[in-house]
Amino acid sequence: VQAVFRSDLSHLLELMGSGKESLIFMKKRIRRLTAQWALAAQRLARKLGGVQRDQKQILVHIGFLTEESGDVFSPRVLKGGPLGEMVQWADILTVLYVLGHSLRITVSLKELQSNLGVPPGRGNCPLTVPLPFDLIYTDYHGLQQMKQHMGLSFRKYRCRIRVIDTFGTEPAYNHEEYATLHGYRTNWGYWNLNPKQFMTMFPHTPDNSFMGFVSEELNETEKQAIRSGKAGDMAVVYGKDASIWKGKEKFLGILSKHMEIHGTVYYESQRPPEVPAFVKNHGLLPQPEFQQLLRKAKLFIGFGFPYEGPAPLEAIANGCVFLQPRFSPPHSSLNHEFFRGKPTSREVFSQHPYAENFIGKPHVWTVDYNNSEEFEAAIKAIMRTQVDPYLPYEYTCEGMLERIHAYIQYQDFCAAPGPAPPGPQAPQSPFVLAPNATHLEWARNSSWAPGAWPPVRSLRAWLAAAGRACTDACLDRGLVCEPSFFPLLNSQDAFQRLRVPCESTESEMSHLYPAFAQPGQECLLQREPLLFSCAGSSTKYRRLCPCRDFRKGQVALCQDCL
Ligand code: U2F
Repeated sequence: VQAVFRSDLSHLLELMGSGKESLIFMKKRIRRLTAQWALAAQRLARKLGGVQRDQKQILVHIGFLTEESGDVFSPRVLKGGPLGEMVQWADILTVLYVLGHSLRITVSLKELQSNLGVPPGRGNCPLTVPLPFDLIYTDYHGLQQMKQHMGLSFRKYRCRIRVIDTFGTEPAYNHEEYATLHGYRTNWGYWNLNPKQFMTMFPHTPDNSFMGFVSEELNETEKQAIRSGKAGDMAVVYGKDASIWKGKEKFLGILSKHMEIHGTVYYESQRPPEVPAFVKNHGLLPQPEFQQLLRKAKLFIGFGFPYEGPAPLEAIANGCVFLQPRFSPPHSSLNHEFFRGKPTSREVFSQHPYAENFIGKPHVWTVDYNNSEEFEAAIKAIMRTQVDPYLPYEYTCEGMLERIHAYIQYQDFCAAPGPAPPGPQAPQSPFVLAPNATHLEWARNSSWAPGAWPPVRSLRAWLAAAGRACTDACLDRGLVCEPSFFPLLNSQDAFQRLRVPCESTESEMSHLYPAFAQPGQECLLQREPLLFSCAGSSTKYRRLCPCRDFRKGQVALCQDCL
């Protein structure tokens, strides 16, 4: 059956069931964005032309909303609790539905079991029941539930699972044996999945797939209205929970000299003591009213928490400047409670690294808040700058539809691994040394990995400097690291073509390999495909890094990826 784009979302809303406050929030969002999605679907359909798309049978099991996992989120939807995850799941459901796939949605263990065809109480029987789904989208909670209730089918079918994982999972934490041996401990377990099966909220790491969410887009009339309707001295503080205001008196004092400060902090009956009297607190607002507030404001200001949420993108899309603290030293699972136990050692250099690195000035200002002069100077400068609403393409409805379409069409983690790379004596190497001799390119006439996605012609491989991770080594060259190319590079041939003087060659398990160790002139190959990792560095090694190009505003996709 062919998948056909859908624009009427009423059936999706029925599929979602009702009751929970979280589902109500998500359904309101879907209703509000219906017209935007429909328009985006039209545009994407035109762009893709007549490409054949199979309709997939998809199960979406939202584990964190099940009673069995405690569902701590739903009761806090109206009380200032996290909404980022709700925003993202609402958008994921919509994308899958608009793309025309067949959906089942479950938010309880009972529904999960009945959809999987597991007889109640038979979760652990050694049967493999055929799985009626091509794809399952879930989260870490859901993964645990599936493992417990699918018996042997779990192993067999886990390649069909996609895990929505806000902050990401690095390969070293995913591989059970390696993580255990080397102290990559986590609260979330080791699943031995292909790291690309984990899907993040922002493009945190190329080792995972970037799922994302959307922000509302403005048309020209709305943009015009915003330009004329902005109050140049109005600031909104980022954060719905009173705790983020604690200890921020100094900054609020400085800010209040220049601007009128607004907040959307949840409160029960009285003003929370953390919020000073000179702040106009609106209480937690419904999403559309929050957007309206942002449209009037000049500045959206973060005080360090929450990390990496949707609100700054919404603020920038509504024409605000986002001011945020730089973290020095950076926060990570090694030094900060919030990240502790999360399966990543990614270092977070500001409250919202995506805003800093992918958007930047004039929309985003990242400053050292410990320096009061720098802080105040930034506020004054921002008040003088004129900015237009801005939304990166990857966060528009069309951008998200395009990306998820590409994943569904081309990502296949169930396929047998491709052929091993050729040895040094093979008649034709798939690589050529680039004319300036700095890196490898894919040989145009090579017949290797013909069906690979991303297509291998976008491969550019470098030997990184010692101590440099592949993520950074690729970014340095205006490219992104592409872990799916590692297996092709993991060969003596690649080192030889790059004219690396290997004295010896070993094959071992390390998330830093393939790499060249300068002392000893040793070339080190990777023995465990699950450990190929863009993240990670050591001054001992020069890593061999596969990079690729990317589309402007759509970092998940290479130029030739569609
Ligand atoms: C992030 O979760 P949060 O929910 O704290 O993220 P926010 O950036 O605050 O935004 C979530 C949504 O809340 C909405 C706003 C955003 O789409 O439109 N909202 C609202 O409806 N009413 C208001 O008054 C104010 C905002 C992140 F997403 C999570 O993954 C993290 O777990 C969490 C902690 O770092 O931060």
